Amino acid sequence: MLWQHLFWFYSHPAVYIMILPAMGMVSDMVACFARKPIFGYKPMVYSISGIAGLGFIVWGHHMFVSGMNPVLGMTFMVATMMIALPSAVKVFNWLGTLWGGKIRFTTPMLFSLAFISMFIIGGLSGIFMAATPVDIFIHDTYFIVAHFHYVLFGGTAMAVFGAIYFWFPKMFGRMMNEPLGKLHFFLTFIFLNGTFFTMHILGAVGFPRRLADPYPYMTFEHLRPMNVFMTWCAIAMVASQAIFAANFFLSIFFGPKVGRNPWGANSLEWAAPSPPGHGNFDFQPVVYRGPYEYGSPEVETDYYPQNQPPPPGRAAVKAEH
Ligand SMILES: [Cu+2]
Repeated sequence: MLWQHLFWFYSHPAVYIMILPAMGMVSDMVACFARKPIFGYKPMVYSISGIAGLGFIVWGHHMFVSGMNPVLGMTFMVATMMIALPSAVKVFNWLGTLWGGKIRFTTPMLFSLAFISMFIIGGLSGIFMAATPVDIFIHDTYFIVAHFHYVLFGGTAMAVFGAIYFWFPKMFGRMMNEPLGKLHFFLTFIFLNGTFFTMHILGAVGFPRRLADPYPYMTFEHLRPMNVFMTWCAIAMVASQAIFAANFFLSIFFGPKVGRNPWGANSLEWAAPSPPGHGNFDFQPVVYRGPYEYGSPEVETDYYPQNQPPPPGRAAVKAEH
């Protein structure tokens, strides 16, 4: 029992370590491809801190059926459900950033939108299992496996794919192929849902996870078609990653060469050469403003890089963020 407590005291925050950087990357990409400032920057940052803090006091939600005191179980339930609040703030602000934006459906943007929508599904199923009475029924079923994969594959992995497409030109000075990127996105998105959404249905009817012997499979023989469907979707999902691997390695050598800022982004790394040399910058950059000043009325372009001096006659506005 002590081992379980220690494991989850470490492992629940560890799951958040995997998604919090993804949330930051998605925030950058969504602002860039909606050509709008991030909606509610400060609530976004406080929400990330809130999730990181709450992540340390919810580990018991993995152990509701371990025989813990119901008062303690209730405490973990309430703490876990509170994570829905900063998570909802973040989703709301991403949607607020998209609202009325001049959206560009590039490959990184498609992956970012997938992150947001998959994170909503994974977040909502998380509220189900946070509730002790519901969790007693779905504990150790495929419903849990579905939730976990929606957050960490539909969420984190999709954000990381988007980030690789987004920062690839900065890393290598060349673009990845966009049509191949979109093909990779759509196949991954379809097959991830085929694989992991089916798990909700299996879990809701009680199909257990971690099966070491064939008897549960015989008990749940009528669910075999769904298991077979999931397996084929999983195989197709993994196979689709060959497109990504080919695109990645071929683009390193044969991708079209680009300059410093192919996406028209604002943040400072795009002022450095692609790829950045020793010391990153080949000049001393001066920062005039925050990184999300898209659609500023001060300039003609819809982006306004941090190191671009203000138009003559205007005093430099101190960066707020
Ligand atoms: Cu947890």
